[in-house]
Amino acid sequence: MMVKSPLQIARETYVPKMPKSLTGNVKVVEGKITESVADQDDIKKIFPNTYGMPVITFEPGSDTTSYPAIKVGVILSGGQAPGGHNVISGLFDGLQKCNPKNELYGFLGGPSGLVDNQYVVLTEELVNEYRNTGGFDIIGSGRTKLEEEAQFEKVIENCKALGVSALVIIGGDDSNTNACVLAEYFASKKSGIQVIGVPKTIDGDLKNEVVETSFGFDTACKTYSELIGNIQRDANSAKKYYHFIRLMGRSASHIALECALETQPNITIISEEVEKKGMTLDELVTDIANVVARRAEKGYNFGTVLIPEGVVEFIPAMKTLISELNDVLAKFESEVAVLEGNRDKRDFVASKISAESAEVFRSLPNNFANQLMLDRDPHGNVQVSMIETEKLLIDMVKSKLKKMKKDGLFTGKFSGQGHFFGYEGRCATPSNFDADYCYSLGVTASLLIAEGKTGYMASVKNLTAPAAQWIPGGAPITMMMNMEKRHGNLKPVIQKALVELDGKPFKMLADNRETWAMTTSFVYPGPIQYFGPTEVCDLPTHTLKLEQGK
Ligand code: FBP
Repeated sequence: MMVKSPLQIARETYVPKMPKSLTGNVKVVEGKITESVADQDDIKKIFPNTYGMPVITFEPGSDTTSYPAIKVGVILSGGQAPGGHNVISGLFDGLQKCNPKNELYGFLGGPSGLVDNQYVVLTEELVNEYRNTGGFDIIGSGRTKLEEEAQFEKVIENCKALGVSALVIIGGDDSNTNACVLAEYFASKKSGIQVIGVPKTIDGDLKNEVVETSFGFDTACKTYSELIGNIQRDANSAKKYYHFIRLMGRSASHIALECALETQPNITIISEEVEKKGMTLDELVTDIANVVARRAEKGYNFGTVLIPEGVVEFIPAMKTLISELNDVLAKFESEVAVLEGNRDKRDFVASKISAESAEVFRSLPNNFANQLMLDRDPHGNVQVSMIETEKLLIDMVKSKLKKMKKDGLFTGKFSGQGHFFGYEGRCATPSNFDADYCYSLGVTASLLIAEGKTGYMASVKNLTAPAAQWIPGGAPITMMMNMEKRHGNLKPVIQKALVELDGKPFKMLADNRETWAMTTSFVYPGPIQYFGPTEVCDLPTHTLKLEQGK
């Protein structure tokens, strides 16, 4: 039996705020037909059954619609994000509202549960245990890729045997790309199985004109910002450490940027800017060391540095090195596996990559070079969460400052502390924003299914307004797609949203960073508040507000 904390017990009774249009009868309003963001001809050819569908909005309606009873399956896919349980509770309640005879099956452990037919029937009693809680533990998650026709056929077979006629895939860009491929396959086979996606990821990189933010980003950023604020207060009290804080977010720097806007640290690295400027590792280190030296002149020998976890992949020479390592490690997997020591592995790998990359590889500290050789994820990418960039930067800044001291360019003290915040925030109790947003996404998904849609992503817009004014609906996933190279081949994928350097959130950082570097203007946001005044408890992220001109 689950032992519940007082907060969890209190949160069980929290009723998520909802868009007005989801609380009564609903009218379906179809918008214009859609086009993919790029590569229209290719995407149209690959998705003949699900391309060009209109965007849908659910508006308040006057007529009651009766829907036939159905069985629906749901999976949680990829990394955890706060609010997943509320998507499921919203989906459950929405399905019950459409027809009390509807049933919801939770497939276990992510996409593999669909193929292996591992499931649990989601009853009211079970769902009630998880309302407004963090985590994905109600049914678990996983990163298995569904890409083989044999897997698709197995999913059809399992769904048919259970009588499941619709699937909801709660995931990030890769999982929703998968949802789109499945929807198209099922439609082409006339299987009668619908597929609806729900935008999840703390990374915040699944967003576009129809998806304003992915769920979980809000809570994760607020959790990290609380921790950063606490560290900043410690730094400002003790005045003796520089804290190098690496933040999750994979390729995109949205989390680092949002946390910077919430806490005003001295230095924030934004990977997208590093790439745009074509910076070398040494230039990055020099920039940080210069700020440390200038602060020392003012008597400040402490501070905070925020580092997006994916930054190494945005330094051009490192990007080339990592891409060559990806290829070599995939090609010579068995040869590398039999080598005993890391040194042998490094030497072997260095002998297989270009001379320039080998030089970069050999210049890295051994520990760091070893981390670059660790196992790749199922998509063949380096697992940036396992690369301790904060430690690398502390060591390199230290060496740089030593040299600067010799040259009379640094007169202060430098002592670095490394931190990595990622897993701390992925399962946090969802903020009111995520609890409300996710519940609405779940209800919206139930309506898309009831209305017979497939290949759509649930969307809830106007998110900086009070929840009652949010606009629920659905957007064809094909409209978010373009062609990208994966494992050497062009594939249709949802376009990832990286930080836009001409966007308002980055501009806010750029306009303030000199002040934040040279003064101590730390903000201490404190913990997420769940009960209390709306201006404290229901705030969207700075990113969302700035993007919407608020
Ligand atoms: P998703 O893209 O699946 O939402 O996962 C995001 C993330 O939390 C990244 O920020 C992080 O790099 C990665 O997952 C860590 O993966 P894992 O959970 O496999 O360690």
